[in-house]
Amino acid sequence: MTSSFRIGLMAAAFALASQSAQAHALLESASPPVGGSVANSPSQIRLTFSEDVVPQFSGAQLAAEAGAAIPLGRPSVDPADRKTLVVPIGRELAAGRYKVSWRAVSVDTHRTEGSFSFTVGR
Ligand SMILES: [Cu+2]
Repeated sequence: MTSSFRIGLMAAAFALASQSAQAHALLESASPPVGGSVANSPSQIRLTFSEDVVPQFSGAQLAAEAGAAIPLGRPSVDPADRKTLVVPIGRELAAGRYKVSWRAVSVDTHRTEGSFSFTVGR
């Protein structure tokens, strides 16, 4: 094996490895916004990822800062944008701070998770 061929192989392996790392579903934006606030109680949580996600294996939990869990509906993907997971919120949210804990499985079966907070009202 010549050294230039060896370097070429290493470069190809590295490119493959970084490509699969990029294929993980990373949260790119959300509504309500990450760390932000909304004036009124939202009817759904929208989570937009860097990759298409599988709704059957993806989802979110919502809790008031005080700790009480908020009931959520069944997650689905936006048919117009399969990178966006939509989770209905089961009831009106009182003013206050809330935490979203999400988990996502991208179409390449890789699993990611994370959390963020948002505020309802001022
Ligand atoms: Cu991946």
